Amino acid sequence: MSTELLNEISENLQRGKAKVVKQLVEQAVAEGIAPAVILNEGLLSGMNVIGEKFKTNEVYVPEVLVAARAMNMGVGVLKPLLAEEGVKAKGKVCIGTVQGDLHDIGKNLVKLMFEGKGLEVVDLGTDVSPDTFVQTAIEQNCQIIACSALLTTTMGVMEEVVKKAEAAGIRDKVRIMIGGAPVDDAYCQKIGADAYTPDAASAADKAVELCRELAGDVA
Ligand code: B1M
Repeated sequence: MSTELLNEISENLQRGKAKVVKQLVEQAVAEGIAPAVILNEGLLSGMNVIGEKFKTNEVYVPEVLVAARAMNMGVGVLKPLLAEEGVKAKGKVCIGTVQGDLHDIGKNLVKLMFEGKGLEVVDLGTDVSPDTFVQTAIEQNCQIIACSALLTTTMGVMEEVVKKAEAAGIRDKVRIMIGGAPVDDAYCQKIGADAYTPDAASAADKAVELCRELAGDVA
């Protein structure tokens, strides 16, 4: 039964039926399906199909945009449920999608998970320059700069962020996290960033760990 409902969410997302997706996600929640399962096996699985079809020119930008809108509607229902109960972590993060890159669904999920852990988040949006990341971290006393990139043509901006942070003399006080489909751990090490995580949930766990380390509060 739950597999059927998750498939329905995925299929309606692919068709860009935002209102239907919202209703189905609400139904899945009411039926007791875990929010993380709805997110991964319903919404994200539909988005992945769209991604594959986009690659092979079976769908084009307008279809992807309506699917993205449906994804956002579904995530909106899950948002309060993905926030964790219990002790909240302390720390401030500035997050953005790097310069030249307008993809923000993954970045928004990472933000949501950060907030769920109790971290304060400054959302810089998309198309964020290295200077903006670094200046924001300085002005707003952020412990973490979190960069998302979805394009192979924009991932290089992350290296510029690391260089700018070094030049600004904040490298010992600020940790730089990276993520997004084209990057991996090897790339993280190559550019001298501090942490790569593959998904939003592990990004939030890592951010909490880094904030604790910086506060000298290592368990
Ligand atoms: Co774009 N796009 N897109 N697109 N798009 C991709 C990324 C692409 C892989 C599609 C494909 O060819 N299969 C391809 C990139 C190829 C490449 O560079 N290797 C591509 C392309 C080429 C383009 C354009 C150039 C197309 C064109 O115009 N010709 C153009 C570029 C625009 C620009 O940015 N300058 C473009 C435009 C768009 C839309 C505007 C139509 C739309 C974006 C809407 C929006 O974001 N508001 C869009 C979309 C939706 C996609 C796909 C289909 C889906 C991306 C997505 O939201 N996935 C994508 C194909 C795909 O990924 N399968 C594709 C769901 C999201 C939750 O996953 O963002 O990966 P993701 O986030 C994950 C992890 O990566 C991780 O956590 C999330 C999950 O928990 N994560 C982090 C992300 N950031 C993190 C940061 C962290 C840690 C983890 O720490 C800081």
